[in-house]
Amino acid sequence: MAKKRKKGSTRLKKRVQKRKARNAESLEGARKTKVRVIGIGGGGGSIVGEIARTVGKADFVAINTDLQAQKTLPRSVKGFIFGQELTRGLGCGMDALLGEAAARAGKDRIKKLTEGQDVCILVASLGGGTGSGASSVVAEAAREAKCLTLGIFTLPFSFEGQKRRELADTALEKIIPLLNAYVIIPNENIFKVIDAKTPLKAAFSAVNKRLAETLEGFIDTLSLPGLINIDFADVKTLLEGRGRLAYLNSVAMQGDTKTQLLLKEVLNNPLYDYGIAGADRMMFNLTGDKAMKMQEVADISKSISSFNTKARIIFGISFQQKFRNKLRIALFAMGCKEKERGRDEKPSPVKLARKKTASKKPMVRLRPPVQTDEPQKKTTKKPVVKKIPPPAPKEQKKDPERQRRSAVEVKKAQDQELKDLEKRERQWDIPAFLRNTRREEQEGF
Ligand SMILES: Nc1nc2c(ncn2[C@@H]2O[C@H](COP(=O)(O)OP(=O)(O)OP(=O)(O)O)[C@@H](O)[C@H]2O)c(=O)[nH]1
Ligand SMILES: [Mg+2]
Repeated sequence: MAKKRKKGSTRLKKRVQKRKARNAESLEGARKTKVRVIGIGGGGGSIVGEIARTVGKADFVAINTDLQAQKTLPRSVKGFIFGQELTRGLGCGMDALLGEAAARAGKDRIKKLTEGQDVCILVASLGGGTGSGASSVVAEAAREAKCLTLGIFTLPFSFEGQKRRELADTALEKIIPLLNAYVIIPNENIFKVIDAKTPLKAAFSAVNKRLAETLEGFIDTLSLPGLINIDFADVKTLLEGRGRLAYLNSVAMQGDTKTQLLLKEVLNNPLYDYGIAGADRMMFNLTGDKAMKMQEVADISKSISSFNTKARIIFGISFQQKFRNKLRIALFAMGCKEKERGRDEKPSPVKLARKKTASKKPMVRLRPPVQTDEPQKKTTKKPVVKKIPPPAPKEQKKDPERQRRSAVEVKKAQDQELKDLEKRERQWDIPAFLRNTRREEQEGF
């Protein structure tokens, strides 16, 4: 009998040990994400200060060329000065080139700030010298240190003038391709929620507070464990890619939560000029107390995924003491489409950046498959990659006009073009019959 009991308890012990080992293994695999929030320049530092006050969990650094500005940082934010040899610690005075040079001079030290982190969130208010100039160097450093990067950028108020706006747009063009994802917040949008007569300092502070609330849920999701946990692998899946427009927002409501109201708020952040439409990857995390209902989870999930049924959706649930009788949705969507701006406004920096990235592609095109009556043996070789100069801009412009010309004129123009082409062709090493076929295909003859 005693022998039997001993055997049973050993078996139980073994089972408990096995379970413990499995738990430890899964916890290790599902490790939380190491996040560092880096504010760049005066505005970036102030925003990070505000986030640190609200969030408190992540790791916060504010980097600047201005010694004076660093003195106002809260204790929870680590100050970091760079480029003193160029700026004497006095800031960059709206000189973005100086901001960039200062950051390049201190790049090795800046890189150390990003090393060992999983995600670096770069925050800058564009329109000055330091934030606009140094952000691209910080993004480069983080990339080299193999961190995932998310940029949060504010654009100047329109009353601050054209010069600041231009500085901001130029900076964005440069930074966007260096980041995994980015968020753009025009400061101006704060007037959707506050009075236009609000003093400037209070208006900045209102943007910063809103932004901190927006980020709170995201940082919590990344750095706190949950019942259904969002781990680093999820964050990686979400952020991977280059220069993708992101939407993040978190909203909490007290009491008997009206799920639809909460959803409406989380999907309509007044700070943004865009929503989650078009996003192809989404992550949301629900935080509440243990009374959270399955129906709530299902409704929220259905609503969010209805924006794009093909989107990849990651979700998590966590319980926190301070969310008693409260529910918060933290939403993060990637690959959003920026809305068209007003006609009299400047073209969107996002589109400018995309254009720039696109134009950087090497002008190498694969020769299209050729359909001719020639015997096949001529085309049995592997397709050869040839450098074909893009069509001259003049020729492109002619196209719509051509449609309006008479048939005779069109024929004449075609003959002339053919002659020109044959002339140019002598310089290229592509046989004429191939080029003609290609032209015909392109022009729909
Ligand atoms: N949202 C927000 N925007 C700010 C804040 N402070 C400044 N800005 C905006 O940021 C732009 C750039 O200002 P700063 O961040 O002070 O400039 P900087 O990057 O420090 O550059 P320099 O001072 O020229 O070296 C301004 O035009 C404002 O629009 C802030 O606390 N919050
Ligand atoms: Mg400054």
